[in-house]
Amino acid sequence: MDRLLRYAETLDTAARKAKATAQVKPQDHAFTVAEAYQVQKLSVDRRLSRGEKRIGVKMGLTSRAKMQQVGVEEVAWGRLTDAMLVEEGSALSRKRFVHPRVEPEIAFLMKAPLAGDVTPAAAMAAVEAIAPAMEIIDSRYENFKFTLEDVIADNTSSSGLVIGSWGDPRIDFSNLGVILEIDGKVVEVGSSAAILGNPVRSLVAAARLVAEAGERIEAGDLVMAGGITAAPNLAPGQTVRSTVQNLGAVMFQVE
Ligand code: 0L1
Ligand code: MG
Repeated sequence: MDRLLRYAETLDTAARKAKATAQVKPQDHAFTVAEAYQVQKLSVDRRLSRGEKRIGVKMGLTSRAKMQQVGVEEVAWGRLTDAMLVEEGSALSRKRFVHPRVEPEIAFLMKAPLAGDVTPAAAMAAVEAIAPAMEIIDSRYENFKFTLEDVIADNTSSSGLVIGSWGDPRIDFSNLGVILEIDGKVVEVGSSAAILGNPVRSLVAAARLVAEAGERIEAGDLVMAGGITAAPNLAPGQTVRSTVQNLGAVMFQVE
């Protein structure tokens, strides 16, 4: 079997069985970022062939802290499917994941397609609404350790998303205060400016990167803009709430 297909199958199986697997890059030094995106697509195609539906894209490595952690200067993107949606206010099972973490985020809902080099104004003209959101990230690699190539192949740790109420995208969302609480205790605070200085830059980057892969952001898609704070671990029994100034709160429970 082609080596990229083999990596895609291994990562898809690791996600399906919630069982960690070994990184690719330390064993295959020739593995490139371009190949990693091919593995990501092949792996998500397996999910689509099982009946999952594509619902949009996520941006990752969008904060300076995350870029430094992984040692890169460029954002990455991943693909979202409907099976990753967690209903706001509901409980999700810890058993579905290897070692899940949560990130407070902001989500865009698109009303028009977007692809290629676009200005921030053109990107915003394609946005129907914005919402407070959380991403559940879950690396399929042992010990949540990876290289850039590995994490891209692993669909940038994409695993779940929770979306709050949609609001008017014309508000100034460049520097909104964000509080992440677990069981009523504040565990992280941050600002939407942690996303590339302004979340709209993440949407602009998403349009460019998706076009480089020969795809586009579609009307009706969700775009997860990126993590705002460090990502704490999730454990059964927790109630997790993220509040974004002027946008509202979003919560879920872990069981
Ligand atoms: O959404 C993110 O920024 C996460 C990207 C992958 C890095 C990680 O899993 O922490
Ligand atoms: Mg994220």
